[in-house]
Amino acid sequence: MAEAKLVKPGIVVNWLKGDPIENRANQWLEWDGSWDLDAAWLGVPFDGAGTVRSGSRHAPDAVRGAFPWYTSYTTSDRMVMDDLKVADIGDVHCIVTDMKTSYDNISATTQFLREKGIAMATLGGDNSVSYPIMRGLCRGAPGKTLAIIHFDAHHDFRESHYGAMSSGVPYRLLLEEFPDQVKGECMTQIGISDFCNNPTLHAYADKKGVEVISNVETWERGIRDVMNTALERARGADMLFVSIDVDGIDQAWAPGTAAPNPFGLDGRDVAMAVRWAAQEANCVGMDITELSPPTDHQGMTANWAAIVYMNFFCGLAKRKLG
Ligand SMILES: [Mn+2]
Repeated sequence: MAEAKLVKPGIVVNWLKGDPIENRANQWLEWDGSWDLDAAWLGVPFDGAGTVRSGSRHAPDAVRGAFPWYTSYTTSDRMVMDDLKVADIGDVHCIVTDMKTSYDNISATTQFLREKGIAMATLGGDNSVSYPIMRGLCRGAPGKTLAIIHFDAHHDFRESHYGAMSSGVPYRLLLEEFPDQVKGECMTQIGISDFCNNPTLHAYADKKGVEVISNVETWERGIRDVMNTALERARGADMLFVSIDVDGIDQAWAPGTAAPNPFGLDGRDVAMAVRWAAQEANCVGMDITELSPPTDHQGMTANWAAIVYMNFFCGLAKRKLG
């Protein structure tokens, strides 16, 4: 049994707290310390492997500050989500100058959550943290296979960054280190953008059986059709994890990221895609990475991320509450 390596939530958001007529997301997410949870929201504030601009270590508190804008009610299907047990359980204890300990703490915590059967909604950090997040998930579910639906402008299938770890390698590391669990034939990359990649990385995806759906193909087919493909492939695995790099989203929606993308996906499409994925019986978690508050405008990217998490919880609530 793993041990969670946590720093408990410390941010105090008092505005709109105790709203008498609406359950605000921040109060819905307030944790009483119990592990009797359907889902945990978890910060992973490590950005020591970003190769361009850093700043994503500040994302968890920025998104905590965005949650009070939203409530636990969905108008579109008149559903109150309050009976889904979710909580902000704090941040993984990350030490930005110590990558190994940070990754070990991340993996221990996600392993702990998986062993407890708690779905995880995690927030980086740079995209490298997707590797220890899903490493812990695999360790927490020995013998179980994992499908990944990956939204990103980039494949992130690099071997290394001049021999070292980076935010461009996590999914290759997972495929190589867990060949019996992380299944290329169940993995789909969506939004991989023109002018951001190279043929070697695309060929690696082909070799591993990973389906690559570009930004252009996503616009042409529409997100519902693309997600039908991705979800059908993901049903071939025991577990599904949705991994989102903010730079897969157009900078008009999500400017606050290390590599802003003027040729990216529609932010609403990705939010709905997450809702549909969370409704799948095998969905065990998601992450958002590369959200960088120092380059954000008007909190746009933090607000968008908070909405994506609410859509994840909505999908889980539909599964649990019918
Ligand atoms: Mn990425």
